[in-house]
Amino acid sequence: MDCLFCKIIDGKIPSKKIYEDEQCFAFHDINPQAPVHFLVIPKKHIATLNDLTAEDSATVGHLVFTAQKLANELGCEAGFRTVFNCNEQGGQTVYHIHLHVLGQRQMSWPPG
Ligand code: IU
Repeated sequence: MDCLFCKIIDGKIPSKKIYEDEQCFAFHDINPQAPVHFLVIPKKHIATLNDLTAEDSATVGHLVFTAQKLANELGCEAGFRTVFNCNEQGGQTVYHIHLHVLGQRQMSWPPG
């Protein structure tokens, strides 16, 4: 499958890996928007949030729990932002779901 993030998981494209287990992979974003900015992705290829099925619920929960654990390990105890972008209007550019985790700066609302 011609998916950039599947290739990162397989090690065919290098990344700054933070963490990996049976279900997920986490790495530093190549174009960070905060002092800490990493992505948590499922090993299963799921193109967008709209493609989730009920059987993916535990996987998505695991992404969120992993984000919480890693954010705190990377010094974001003061707070952090998590974002899933969905489809073009949602700002998605890579079609393999990914949870952005941003921290170590003050976040504002609403996002752009
Ligand atoms: P988006 O939510 O689909 O817009 O986010 C894609 C992210 O993937 C974006 O923040 C990119 O900087 C990031 N990224 C990356 O970390 N490594 C890559 O090789 C590519 C994109 I292409």
